[in-house]
Amino acid sequence: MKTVPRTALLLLLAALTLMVLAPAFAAGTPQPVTVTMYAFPNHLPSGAPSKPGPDGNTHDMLVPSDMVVQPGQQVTVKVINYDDMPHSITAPELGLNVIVKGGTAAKEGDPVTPATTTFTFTAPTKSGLYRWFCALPCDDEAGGWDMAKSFDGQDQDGFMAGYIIVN
Ligand SMILES: [Cu+2]
Repeated sequence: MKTVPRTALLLLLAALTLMVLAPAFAAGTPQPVTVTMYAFPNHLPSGAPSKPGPDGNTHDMLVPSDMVVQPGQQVTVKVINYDDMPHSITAPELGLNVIVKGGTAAKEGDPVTPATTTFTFTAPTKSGLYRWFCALPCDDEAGGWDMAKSFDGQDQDGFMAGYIIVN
């Protein structure tokens, strides 16, 4: 009778164990992710209107205002700003206070060449909602409505505030 060497059996067992455990380890270290956001003034570059507020006016917006990331994930955020004004992504709980530089135009009313600001942070390991807002005065064409206190904090949600959702 031909016998399988003991070492071969042990190696097989080790390989099977690794196959079972590897996905679990992989799940513990999420792959880095890149999220793209856009800042628009109260109109799109095409001239089409921007997002309307409940007041019926269009407003500056930094969208999408929410993102879903994994606990401990390395997140690179690329913000393309079509507004000639700077904004910020400020999230005290995450230690974030990033200035999103404004686009440039030769003169008032000319098409704006967008500016791109890129930053990276590591999502907290604690699952939850972490709010961000823009700390710079903006939306002046609509009387600064974006900057007014929203139901859940500084600035209007979905315009110049939102959530980094860690789950
Ligand atoms: Cu702003």
